[in-house]
Amino acid sequence: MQVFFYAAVCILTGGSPSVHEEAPSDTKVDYGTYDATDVGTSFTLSLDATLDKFFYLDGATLRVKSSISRSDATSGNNIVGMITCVATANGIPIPNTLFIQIIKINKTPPKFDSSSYTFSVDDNYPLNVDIPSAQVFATDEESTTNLAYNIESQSPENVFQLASSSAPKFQLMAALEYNRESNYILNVSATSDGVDNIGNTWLQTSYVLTVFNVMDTDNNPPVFLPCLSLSCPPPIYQATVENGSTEIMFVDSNTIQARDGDTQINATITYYLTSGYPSNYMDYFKVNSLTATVSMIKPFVGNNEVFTLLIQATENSVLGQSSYATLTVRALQVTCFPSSINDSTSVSETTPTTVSSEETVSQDLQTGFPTPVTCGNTGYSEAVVYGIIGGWIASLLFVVVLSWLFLVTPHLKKKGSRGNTINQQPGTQGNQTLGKNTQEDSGRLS
Ligand SMILES: [Ca+2]
Ligand SMILES: [Ca+2]
Repeated sequence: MQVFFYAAVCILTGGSPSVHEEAPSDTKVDYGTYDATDVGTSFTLSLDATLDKFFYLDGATLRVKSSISRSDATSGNNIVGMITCVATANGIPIPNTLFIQIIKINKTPPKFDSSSYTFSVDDNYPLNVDIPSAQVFATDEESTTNLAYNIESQSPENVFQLASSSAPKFQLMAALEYNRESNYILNVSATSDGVDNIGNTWLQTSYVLTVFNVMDTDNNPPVFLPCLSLSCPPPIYQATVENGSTEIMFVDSNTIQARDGDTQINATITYYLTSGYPSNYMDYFKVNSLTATVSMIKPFVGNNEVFTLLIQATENSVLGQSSYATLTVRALQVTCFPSSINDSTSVSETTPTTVSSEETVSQDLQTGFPTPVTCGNTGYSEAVVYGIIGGWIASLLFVVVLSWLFLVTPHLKKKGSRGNTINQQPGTQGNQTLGKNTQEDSGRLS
């Protein structure tokens, strides 16, 4: 019974001995408690050489002697040594082995496995799906938990996201478009969650440059020039053709042309005249499938009529995407001589405007088309026409007057002398002549 008592004072219970790396000197280590508390009286304690190197006893309290590093571990992460209890009553030493864990402090930041990352992603890649092979990775020599990843910043903003903070895989949160942005620069962080040498939270964060290069894919139909933006509405080209001519003149000096909306793919384009109005448009117009040049099959003889043509541009690619543009061609009324003079309809339906070939063609405020011109550089102006007609009339009158003077008047004079013979008397110059004639006539008459 007495032996049992002596042994009881050296019974060690409880305790979970650990010490933070670089813990301050005198830091208490909870290694457990002995049954007795009167160390030095009913029992004594001692440390073996291993423990004595790092710890000391303050009564029954174990304290840190000097700074401990993780490299001081003797078995795994532990300093393993013995503490010996000797009961005073019987002098029998009872050793206990202590496994004192060295708790690593978070004194170094995580380390990425590359100094920077560069990934590629197609501009048609779906949202919220892991981008293949686009992943960063970091290790942390102290952390006992997963690192937390985050996109600290990105330019442009709000396009990329991580699958989760613990899974540094990238996803899209907004659609890409190569034409809008061809690369993105991200600042990605990895944070380790640890403690300092007295057990307080101590976070360490590292950062890495991550670049995404956007790869152009065929996700856009053709775009018509002059618009270079994918957001432009389909253009409406405007052109005119003079009555009787086959020369199509574009109002804004624009010619029809389209290019692949995906500039890096830049597929060639084939053009079609898809439809039009009025229905006989095919009788007059055709489009070159390679150049988009619209030309006339035959001249149009009409009165200020507008043709609306739908031009289709199709990419020569797997998807063969198409876009459409409208071309309106207005047949300009031309009041030319002689055709316009004979065309009573054209004169009555419109108000001809005399415009010389050098003058600027004004625009119709309602349609945007130039107002009808008079003949342009191919006919005569109205003034000229009337001038020519007036000249003809004047010439005709002049000929009539001359004819009258030289042909008709002398004849009338002869007829008039025969009449005077009867009524006038001799004695004047005129009368002398008349008298002479009278004598001659009288002689013949007599
Ligand atoms: Ca594209
Ligand atoms: Ca395309």
